[in-house]
Amino acid sequence: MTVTYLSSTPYAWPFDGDLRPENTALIIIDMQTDFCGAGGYVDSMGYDISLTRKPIEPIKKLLAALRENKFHIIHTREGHRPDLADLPANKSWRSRQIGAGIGDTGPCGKILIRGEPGWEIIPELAPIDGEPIIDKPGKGSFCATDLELILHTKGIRNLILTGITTDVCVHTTMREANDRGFECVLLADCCAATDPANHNAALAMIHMQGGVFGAVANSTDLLAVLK
Ligand code: C5J
Repeated sequence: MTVTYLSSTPYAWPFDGDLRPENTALIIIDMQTDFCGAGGYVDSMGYDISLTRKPIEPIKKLLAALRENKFHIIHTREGHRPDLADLPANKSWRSRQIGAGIGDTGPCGKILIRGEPGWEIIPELAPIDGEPIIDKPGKGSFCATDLELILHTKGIRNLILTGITTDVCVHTTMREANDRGFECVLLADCCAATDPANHNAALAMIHMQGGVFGAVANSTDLLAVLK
């Protein structure tokens, strides 16, 4: 086995140096208009979308390189059924409290509803044929989805986590994946939160206990090992 490590913290990732396109997937989480586009869910809540748009360019560059090197690519989308049958009452209530009710009509169609313009992945990072898209009703990508089955079926063990938001859907997915035995690295420059302090706190949490959920790196660290 050729051993390859990223220059990551708090340990060189992956733990055993077994980093290959066949056993590794780039997961791009929720790069949807609702989370980083004008008139989407995050914008309607009054947060600054220039923050959640920051990772678009680094992800785009990384995506091109990983496609070229034949890594697995998986996209996720957060969203609910148009009949709202999968929308918990408390999630619905909370979204209305902040003025962006899930299922209500906004500038990008019904907020966080499957099939609506706001729910689509942004064109810059659009999936291509052969790249699975995981539709999830919650924050974690494993809850109520077939992601775990897909990863096992394809022989994927290493997960490179990117997308938005760092502290919510990316972190929840990292925690879920780690508990299932997947080896995770989060790329800090390819993630963002609606509050930079929460982004930094989410990164700090990963560094506890020798890398309690995995490791943290930047996309440049990964691009460097592809050369
Ligand atoms: C949130 C997400 N923040 N994609 N979703 O509600 O992080």
